[in-house]
Amino acid sequence: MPQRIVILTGAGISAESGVDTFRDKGGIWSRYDYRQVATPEGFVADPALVHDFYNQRRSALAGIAPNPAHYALARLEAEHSGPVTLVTQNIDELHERAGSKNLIHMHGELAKALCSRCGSRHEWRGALSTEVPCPACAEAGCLRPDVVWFGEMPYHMERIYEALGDCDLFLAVGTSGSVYPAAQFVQEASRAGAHTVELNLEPSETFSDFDEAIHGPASRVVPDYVE
Ligand code: BJW
Repeated sequence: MPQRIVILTGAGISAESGVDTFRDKGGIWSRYDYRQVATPEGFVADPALVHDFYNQRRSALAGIAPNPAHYALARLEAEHSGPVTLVTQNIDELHERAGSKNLIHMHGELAKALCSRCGSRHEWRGALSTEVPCPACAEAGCLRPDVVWFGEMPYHMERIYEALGDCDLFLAVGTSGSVYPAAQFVQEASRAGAHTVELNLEPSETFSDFDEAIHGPASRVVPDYVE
């Protein structure tokens, strides 16, 4: 078994938990214009629309649970002798609820609010609106979902590139490979000499960059691969 493992996950790993993906048929971007709800410009133009979009998704968190793919990755981390770094593009909390510890939320977290005025972050389970004051600076209208929108820098990039540059095995699970910089992680890992494996329902946009590709639902292919 390889020593140093980096795993990238996307919306597909949470699909069987009842979380919508973005680009599949009927996915989030077929119902919403990403420019309106997932860009800083969209938030400035219509904060109420953006809050409503994320409030709906935040309230759905209570009704979902990790599936066998999340649990299999948590078990891998607990039982593997070397470091396992789990980088997720997902803003849900299903990996931590399954027990993953060394977890990086590169696109932020739905259950957190970020103050665009003072930079403070707050655990946030309820609804956000333009009326709510920031718990730290007491200013109203400056809280936003703590998520990474198009045109913004994803979180923890230094730590992620460090792990990619030093890994022996790179797994990508349930991601279409259409959003950068995550779509390029496979190339970074290959440059480091890692074996690279895609685990996805169907071939992603970047599947030919991988050494190996296994296609099927995450709840089956992930436990089969890691156990
Ligand atoms: C299953 C399954 C099952 C289904 N089992 N599998 C031109 C070239 C290059 C880059 C750019 C460009 N123009 C603009 C850019 C940059 C832009 C970008 O990538 N745009 C592309 C659209 C081209 N990127 C950015 O702006 C990023 N920032 C950035 O680049 O900063 C500069 C920088 C430079 C250098 C280094 C570092 C940084 C920020 C991107 C932020 C993305 N934000 C979103 C919203 C976040 C909050 C939210 O959730 O609302 O993140 S967009 C959305 O896409 C979300 C996801 O995390 C992300 C990726 O989607 P994901 O997870 O892959 O989902 P899907 O739906 O696409 O795919 C699901 C897959 O699962 C499918 O393949 C299914 O088959 C599969 N599946 N069921 C297994 N049961």
